Amino acid sequence: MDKIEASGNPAERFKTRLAALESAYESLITRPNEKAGNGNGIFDRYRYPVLTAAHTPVFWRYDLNPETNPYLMERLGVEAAFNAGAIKWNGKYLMAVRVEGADRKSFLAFAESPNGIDNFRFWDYPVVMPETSDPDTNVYDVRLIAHEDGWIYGVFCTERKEKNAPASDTSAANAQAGIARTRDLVNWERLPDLKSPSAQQRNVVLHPEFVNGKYAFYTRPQDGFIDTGSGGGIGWALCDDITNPVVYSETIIDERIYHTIKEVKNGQGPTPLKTGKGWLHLAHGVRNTASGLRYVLYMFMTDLKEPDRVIHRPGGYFLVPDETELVGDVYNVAFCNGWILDDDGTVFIYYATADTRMHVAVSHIDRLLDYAMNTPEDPLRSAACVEQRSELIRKNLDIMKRGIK
Ligand code: M1P
Repeated sequence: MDKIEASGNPAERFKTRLAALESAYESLITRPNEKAGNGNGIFDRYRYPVLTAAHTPVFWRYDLNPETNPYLMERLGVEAAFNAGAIKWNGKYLMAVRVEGADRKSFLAFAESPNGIDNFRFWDYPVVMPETSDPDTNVYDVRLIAHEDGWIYGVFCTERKEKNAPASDTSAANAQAGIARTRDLVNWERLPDLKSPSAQQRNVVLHPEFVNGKYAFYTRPQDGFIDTGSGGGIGWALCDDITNPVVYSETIIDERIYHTIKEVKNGQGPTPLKTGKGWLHLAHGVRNTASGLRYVLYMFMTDLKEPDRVIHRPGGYFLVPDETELVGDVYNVAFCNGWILDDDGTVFIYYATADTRMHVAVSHIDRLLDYAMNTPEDPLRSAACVEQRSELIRKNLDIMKRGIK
């Protein structure tokens, strides 16, 4: 018998430890969140992550039976809670979270909050996602889309071992877009995976409205699992029948560009928001650095009637991980696949950092439109950037000389 087991009454010890775990859990879940700093005028960050692995219920991780788990140890650890889709549902703010177990497998689980910024609590059970005849090894990064056809769609990455890889290669994977739909967020109907001309797909998102009577997808064609190869860019593809989702061609509407924040690859974030000025998009861009890939968020807008035509490209990034967010399972990653536009125009941007945890940034649709429409484009050359900045400085010095009225 070890020292811990030998000390005190086992039943009492079990109860005391369980009470401590539950109390720490409740304090974490109910901790009020607060704005961090003065913001940048575009959005406000919040001090605490809205979800972490520690927010998953104690009863998801521990066996609470003293007979089978006398040490009250974690039996099924959780590594991370990140890359969440989002939707407002029955007055509550919901995230469909990518929960990653200690075994590396991800699954989807809903967490809900009364106000969108704190008190997120997981539903008792994760989502039971039906499989196709070719079972998924890993599912993640769901986008939730309330489509005008009346269904709520979940479009996610389904990953399987690459069937054509040599037996010695146990890492080669194949990513495709899985599609499921629901009317109550509990019961899901799995549809066939998207068929496209590309070898692989990730970051596929359904547009919320029909376009010319068809379903429309944002895609991200890629040759390999990590490298986009000859693919890449945010693609646009139309589909006649969502129950037989085949797209025959993909047009790149937002390409990757040398020496920008999306040089290596990019991908559509959540489904775009419809505004009077056009569709507002949030996406992630990736570039390479000496310390690995850097994932940041950026915005663009497309035309209201032609959602595949980009009309505004604010230069540079919209959001990057701050110094408290940089570190985690995959350093230097900001990723977003869920946001909520509230009735009063508030926008809750649920972003993940370092493939580890979820945060919220809060803004207003008017601010985001101002940002997207009036932020100058990336001029793509240092000299042009100096010109762009000098113009701002010149105007500002003039205003400062005259005094701000
Ligand atoms: O690790 C960073 C991200 O990498 C992938 O995104 P992309 O396909 O754009 O490279 C995804 O696996 C995503 O889940 C992850 O956050």
